[in-house]
Formats: sequence, C-alpha cells, structure tokens
Amino acid sequence: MYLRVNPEVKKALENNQPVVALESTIISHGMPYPQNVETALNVEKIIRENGAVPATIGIIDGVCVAGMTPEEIEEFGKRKGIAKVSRRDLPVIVSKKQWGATTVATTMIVAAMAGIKVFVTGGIGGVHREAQKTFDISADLQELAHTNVAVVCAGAKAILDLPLTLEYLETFGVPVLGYETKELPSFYSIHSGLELDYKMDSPKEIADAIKAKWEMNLQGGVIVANPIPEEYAMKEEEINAVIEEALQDAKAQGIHGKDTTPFLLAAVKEKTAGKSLDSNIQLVYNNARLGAKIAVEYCK
Ligand code: PSU
Ligand code: MN
Repeated sequence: MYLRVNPEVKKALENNQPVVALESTIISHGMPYPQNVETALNVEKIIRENGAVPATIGIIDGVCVAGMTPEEIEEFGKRKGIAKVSRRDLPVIVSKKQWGATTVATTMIVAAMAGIKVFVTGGIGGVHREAQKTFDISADLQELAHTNVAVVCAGAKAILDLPLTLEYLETFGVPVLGYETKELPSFYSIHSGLELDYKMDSPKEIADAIKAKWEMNLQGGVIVANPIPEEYAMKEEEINAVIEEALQDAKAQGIHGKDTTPFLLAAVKEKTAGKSLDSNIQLVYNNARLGAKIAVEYCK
C-alpha cells in the first residue's frame, strides 16, 4: 500500500467536492518551528472557510499520505531529520519506510495519484542562476511539464533566474496565469519586471482554462501566479540585496544540489531578521484563499 487518502478527502473526491493539496517541505524545511505548524494548520482552516477540503501531503513510514491529521502535521514541523523528497528520492524513502517532506514535484505526484487537481504552496523551484554552468534546474519544472495538477503560488523567489524559468516553462508547455496581474510576481515582491501572457480576473476564468487544458488531453500542470498582498510585500531593494548576499554565501561555502534551495531560504530568512517569514506566511494564506476558490469553480 503506497497511498493513504484520509477518509474525509476520499469522500470529497468521490463526490466531486473541491479538495486542495498542500506540501510538507514548506513545513519541515521552509519555516522554523512553531510558526511552520501554526501556518500549516491555519492554511487548512482557510481552505475550509473557502469551501474546500485540505489535504496536506507527506510520506509517513514509507506511505504517501494525502490528508494528514493535525498531529501528523505537528510531527512534520517538530521532528528533526525528515528528508526533503523530490521525484528521484521517492522510491527509496518509500521502500525504506521512512518519513519524507514532499517538494512541489512530489506533492504533485501524490496529489495526482489521489485524484486532487489543485495544489496551494508559497513558491515553486525553478532554473537557478548560473544554471548554464551548474545544470541546477528544479525537478518541480519537469513535474509541471508532465503531471496534471494546478499549482497556486506567489511566483518564484528571485534567488532563481526568473527569465530562464519562464523560458523553460514555455518550452515545456506550462501555462503561467497571472491572477489580476500581467507581471510575474517574485514571492516577497509583486514585481519581477517580467511580463506574463495571461492576466486572469476570477477563479472561474482560471478553472475554465485548467479544464480546457485537461479536456484536450494536454498533459502537465498549470501555474497560477498570485501576487503577495501589497501590505505584506517587502521592499525590492531590501530583499534583492539580501538575496545577492545569500547567493554569495552559498558560493563561498560550496553549497550545491538539493541543499541549495533550503540554504538560500534559510539565509534570506536570517538576514531579514524574521521579517521575510511574516511575508512568507501571509502570501501562503493569500494563495490558500485563491486555491480553494479555484477548486470550488473547477468542481462546478
Ligand atoms: N521555494 C520557496 N520555498 C520553498 C521551496 C521553494 O520559496 O519552500 C521548496 C519547495 O518544496 C520546492 C523546493 O518544491 O523547495 C524546490 O527545491 P529544489 O530547488 O531543490 O528543487
Ligand atoms: Mn536543484
């Protein structure tokens, strides 16, 4: 038994009721305890308030779980040494019956196994700066190319090369839909200077585009880019300076591979004295509100 879908989630899916998937890397590797647990539980609450059933996804004793209990979420937030699991790690973590926090890529895989169509997170992985030399491109992008799940996020962090990330997504046929914006948001900031092709003005417009994609059998995901609410956004000069420093640190310390993203996230958090954590939490809440509404429209 590789998959365990919680009874409430299962029932909702069987009755064509809206369900929203949530990832666990953001809990175990993206935020400190106890804010990580508090945020994860609040996100579930927001999803419910907006008419959908939340399904937080992770790997527990080698089983892919879609719909953790609050106790399990607490454990993901507290326990040390839970592996960050992307597509290539999944078979090993499962066969060894370990615990694993799922990245965007792996959360999409498990959501698709369970039949969940909409997934809410903070930011996706992408093409790293200097990927021309390092080949560091997040497995999230290949998952978006192939797996039929819509991912609601606040864009991607400027720790990445955002223009190259958009080019990659174009090549692999992944639609990037701006919610009430024509500019790619960059996580802490509303702006990136990069224009998107599509500005969508309602959850229904987004749900219709997702439906059209999959009804035509166009395989792969959709990115819904939802800007952080203005009152919680960080000043661009401030955050960009911090990101530059974090990138220098990573280089100096020889950080590479799967450690790069968690290292950069932690460095940014540290250098902004927790200010970025506040923004991070608020943008996830904002994505939860939109994601639930899209899931509701999708089920109509
Ligand atoms: N970007 C963020 N916050 C995160 C992540 C990315 O702003 O928590 C996490 C997500 O789980 C994402 C993963 O799927 O990092 C990407 O890691 P990598 O670059 O190693 O593929
Ligand atoms: Mn990588």
